[in-house]
Amino acid sequence: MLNKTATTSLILFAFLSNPLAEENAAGESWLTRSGYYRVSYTSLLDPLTINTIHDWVFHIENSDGVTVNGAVVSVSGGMPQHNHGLPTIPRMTRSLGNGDYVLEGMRFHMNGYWELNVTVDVGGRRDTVIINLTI
Ligand SMILES: [Cu+2]
Repeated sequence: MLNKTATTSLILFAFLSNPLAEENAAGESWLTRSGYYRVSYTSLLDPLTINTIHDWVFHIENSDGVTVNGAVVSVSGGMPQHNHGLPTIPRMTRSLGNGDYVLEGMRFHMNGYWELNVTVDVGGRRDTVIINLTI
């Protein structure tokens, strides 16, 4: 049985061992600008590598942590430091239920710092958030 300090040290070690963990942390979520929705994602390409078309699954909850169905999720974005956008136009192709939405056509063509503008629209109640990641 590990004591709490040892457990914390192990977690910290695992975290520091993966330099991408901080920026692309699984389980991280983002509250949209007006506070309507909480957005998280899973890349079905893991680890993320450049120049590979793949899908992401976005998970949408409301501010109370209740999963949101019936949303339309869209993504644009780019590399602000390079002043260019995404090389593809990802599209939401289906809803999996339980607040999960598949976006196909994700592709990053350069390593570095990316920002994604994610818009969530539920019956006209629209809100947006910027998700940043480093590949
Ligand atoms: Cu670039």
